[in-house]
Amino acid sequence: MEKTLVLVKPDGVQRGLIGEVISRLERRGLRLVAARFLQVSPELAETHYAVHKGKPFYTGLISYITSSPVMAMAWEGPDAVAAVRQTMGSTRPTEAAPGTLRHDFALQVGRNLTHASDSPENGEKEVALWFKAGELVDWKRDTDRWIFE
Ligand code: D4T
Repeated sequence: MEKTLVLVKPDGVQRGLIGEVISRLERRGLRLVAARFLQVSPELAETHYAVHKGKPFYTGLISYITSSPVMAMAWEGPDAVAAVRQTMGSTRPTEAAPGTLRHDFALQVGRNLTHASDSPENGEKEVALWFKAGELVDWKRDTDRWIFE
């Protein structure tokens, strides 16, 4: 089953929106696999955002993600990466579709509430970066057959 990493970033945590993010992903039908509330170290932030190193927004991005705790989660489902990114909306909140989290709760790219893996390959990589194998729960829901074809 495809897995994806979701972070409720410091702004989402400070604004009390962890429950809103989880609720939307649960209602969508995705299955929670792992969760960890943590203060992100500069090392983890730099590894996670290595692809953006050198870009003008990089320094701000590292200080933003390390500024306060985050809620890190792994979710799974068919096409989990695409489904979660659709629920989050575009990276720039003013380009996010109405009804998406970033449209409904954010205004600026530097305070865009959540992170979600952008490909199945990165989903695997990012879940492995944020969680140890033993922290991933392999389970079935009674409702799975009514959600997964
Ligand atoms: P994340 O990784 O946070 O889910 O965002 P996206 O996958 O949607 O977008 P991204 O990798 O292009 O950007 C990573 C992160 O950098 C911030 N950012 C991005 C920013 O502050 N200014 C910018 O101009 C861009 C492009 C927001 C998300």
